Order: sequence, then structure tokens, then C-alpha cells
Amino acid sequence: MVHREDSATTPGSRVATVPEGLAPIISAMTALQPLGSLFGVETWDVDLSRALSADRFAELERAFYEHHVLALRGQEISAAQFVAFARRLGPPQPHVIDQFHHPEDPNILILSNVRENGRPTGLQDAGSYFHTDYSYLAVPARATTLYSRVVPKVGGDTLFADQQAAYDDLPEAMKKRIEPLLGIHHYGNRHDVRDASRTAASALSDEQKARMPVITHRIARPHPVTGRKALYAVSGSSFGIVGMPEDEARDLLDELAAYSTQPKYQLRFRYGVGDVVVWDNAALLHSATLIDPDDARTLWRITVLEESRDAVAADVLAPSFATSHPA
Ligand SMILES: O=C(O)CCC(=O)C(=O)O
Ligand SMILES: [Fe+2]
Repeated sequence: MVHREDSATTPGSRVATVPEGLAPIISAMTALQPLGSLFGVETWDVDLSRALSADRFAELERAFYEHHVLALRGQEISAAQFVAFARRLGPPQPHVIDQFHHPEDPNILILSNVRENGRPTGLQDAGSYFHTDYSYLAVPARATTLYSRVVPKVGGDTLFADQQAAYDDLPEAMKKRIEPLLGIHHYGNRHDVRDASRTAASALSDEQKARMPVITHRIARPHPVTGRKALYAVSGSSFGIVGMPEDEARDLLDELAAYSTQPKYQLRFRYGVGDVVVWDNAALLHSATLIDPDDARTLWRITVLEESRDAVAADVLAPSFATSHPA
């Protein structure tokens, strides 16, 4: 096992990696508190309904890359204000499940278990298994931001698992073994492909499936901004490894996923009404937690992509998920 340095100044952080190309912080303008003992920070000091200066935004962006989860508590913002904030993090990519796009802006996906007149108002039980967003796309997600609108009476937390810390702790022999390996990804949850299951990936129509590619990403993937390596999407969309028999690949992915989602790498995030949380998809896995379907929970979600020049995706292995997995 490799010993990890702990940051001397900030409780809750592991290695403070200052991303190159981000403005240096002259003086801290925003009071950030750790979300737990491992990673993640929160603040009540930011009001996204008002203009956020470039300096102030740069400070938040740096905290985001350093701490992986940034919670801006107690917001009251419109759809347009939420999209304007997300656009500063990267280019939004509308979700393939277009029937739950927000009526005012397709960049927002509505996550909700609330039904009106018998019809769902949003996507229910999205991502109730460890995964990272858009790892099934050649240019995956840099950040996902959720704006919490209705908080259930019981539960509804999101779990995060630090894949950089998990990578750092791997035995050297395992680091060497996975270094050249490319994971094969497509939309779905490797651990549960039963259509009606609450812990499967949300079902796609045939037309939506046809838009989904089969792609690869490195398993030991350097962060596109900080360069720090993480285990990348070893749970969720990874269904195989290039050049490896399927059963061997699944065994290795399962071993890595069980290891990297151990409680010692996890943060449990509890929502209050109005919280905007942003997480780093290149550094983390995350999972929604199942709740009583009658206990109302609604969040708006925007996912922004990495820069395409940073993508480490290799060849397209099959024309699409639908053609390589005929019904
Ligand atoms: O609802 C949640 O807690 C998380 C859902 C999810 O995986 C996502 O929005 O990317
Ligand atoms: Fe997700």
C-alpha cells in the first residue's frame, strides 16, 4: 500500500492538487467547511441568484478540483440561473432521456419520483448504483450539478467514493497491471441489467439506444485538469476490457469496484432544500440511494462535459450500443 500525504491546512482533504491553468487565489473570499473527514466542502456564503465575480468563481472552481464535491447550500434560483452557473463549469450536455428535460431548458434533467395526474414528472431512481456520469460517452462528464428542490422525509442522500484515493492506495503490482488497460463502456449498469429493476440504469427507448456508442476509457485514468490518476468507472458502464476474455475482465472490474467503493472511501451527502452540489466525475464514483417511492424527492440536474481535447477515449468498438446488443 502507498502512504498518502494529508493536506496540512485543510481538514478533510487528502492531497491538495492545485490545477494548472486556474487562477491563483490571492485571498479566500468564501468560507468553505469540510463535508466530512475524507473529502468535499460546503458553504452558505454563495448566492447563485446574484452575479459571481470571476475571482470568486475561480476560487470555487479550485475548491471543486481539490475537494471533488462542492456544496453551495440554500440557493433560490431559476432554471436560467442554474444553467448560467453550470455553463461556467463546462459545456452542458442534455441527457439522452429527453422525456424528462426541463420545459424551459433541455440542459436540465428533472430527477423526481413525484407523479401528477398519474404521470411521472421526472426520472425516478436514476443512478442507484455506483457509476460516474457519461462514462459511456467518448467525451465524458467533467461535473454534474444537482439543485435540490424537494427533500424526502427519510433518506435520499447521494453517496460518493473517492477514486483517486482508492487508486493511490492500490498495491504497486495492481497499478502496473491496470496501467495499460482500456475499459469497454456502454450505457448501463454491469451489475444489474434487468429492465424493470430500481438499481438498473434507467431504461432507454430503441431510438435512444441507437444514439449510444460503445467506447473505451483508460481504467487508470489521469484527471484531465489536475493529472492525478483515478480508477475510472470501474463500476457502472464498464462491461469489459480490451483484449481480455469477458469473465476475466468482469472479475477484475468487480474486484476493483468492490475495493474502491469501500466505506473508507465514501462520503454520504445529505440534501437540504435549495442545495446546489457539484461533483467531479473524473475523481469519483457516486450512487443515489433508494427511498420510499411515495416520499417526494425532486432535483434538477445539469451535466457538463470535459474538453474534447482531454478525452482519452480510444476507438469506437461497435457502431452503437443498440447494434452490438440487439434486443
Ligand atoms: O439522485 C441522486 O442522488 C444521484 C443521481 C445521479 O446519479 C445523477 O444525477 O447523476
Ligand atoms: Fe449519476
